Amino acid sequence: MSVGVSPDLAAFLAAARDRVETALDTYLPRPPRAPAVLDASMRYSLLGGGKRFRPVLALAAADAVARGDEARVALALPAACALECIHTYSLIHDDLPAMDDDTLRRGRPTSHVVFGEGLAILAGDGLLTEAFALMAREPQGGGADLAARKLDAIAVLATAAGAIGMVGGQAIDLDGAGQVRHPDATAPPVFDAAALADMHARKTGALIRAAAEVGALMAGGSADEIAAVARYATHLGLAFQIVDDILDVEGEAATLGKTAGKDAAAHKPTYPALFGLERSRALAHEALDAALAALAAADLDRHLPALARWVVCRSS
Ligand code: GRG
Repeated sequence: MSVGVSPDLAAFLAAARDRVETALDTYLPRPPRAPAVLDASMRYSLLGGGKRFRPVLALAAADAVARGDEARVALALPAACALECIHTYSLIHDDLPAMDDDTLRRGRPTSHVVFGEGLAILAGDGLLTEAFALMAREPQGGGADLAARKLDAIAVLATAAGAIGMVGGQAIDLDGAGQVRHPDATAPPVFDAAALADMHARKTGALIRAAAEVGALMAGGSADEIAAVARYATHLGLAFQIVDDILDVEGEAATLGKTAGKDAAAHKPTYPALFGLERSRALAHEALDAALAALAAADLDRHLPALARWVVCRSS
């Protein structure tokens, strides 16, 4: 299912993506500071397409709390780029033979197919580490208040990306797929609806929530505004994941830019597998409604409501 994007959202998406593409290219260290071979592998994955959903969400959250004040929105750009670095690292590592073993990502051969497994691992490691170097370094100046916001944003992102967030969710996923050795002979987990929701809240949801949070935080949002965009993004993250599962069933590789039908082939627990397609679509819309309600309660809008509708109706 695809949907017409409103001209307003389309303009915002295009400008935000442009801004992120340019900034990513600028922020990444170039040879000879980084070895050319590592630089090539990091840039291949980072600058090789993708919706840029997480950085766009961070900028949209910044724009919402700053009510369009461009100088405040610009403070969120380094964190937005750091999010994309972390997201890209997770995709590179997820595609490795030891994990999901995939050969197609963003419409191109995966990193390990192009550069070999060792360098793909290092490209991911490099992007993860650069993300935090970037957030510590930029934006420069600004005094103690901005320094405190940077530290808070680093803590939010590190927590979301780490053991209790994305990495933890990936470990649960691997375990559920029977890809973990249990030296103590414990049994792998059984996935019911609650376990599925917990895995996704960590694996995909945590970074999406962090994107909105760090965007609002860096743009100087109040504690209430940051909490409201975090609630919005928690529901949005769930909607994003349900739609991702639906697209894996209904989508085509040419549109998705990645292999379709992998979840079913691997007998993975997914929303369509547990609830069927129709109920899954209804659940995605329920999550959308909850996301919109969280915004309305805090009197926040600008591009955030349209962005949420686009996530639920996207086709890639
Ligand atoms: C390896 C630590 C580690 C984590 C991997 C994010 C993730 C965890 C795995 C990706 C596998 C996957 C398909 C997850 C479901 C949702 C998701 C994150 C899809 C990919 O994100 P998009 O659609 O991709 O934003 P683009 O390419 O547009 O950036």
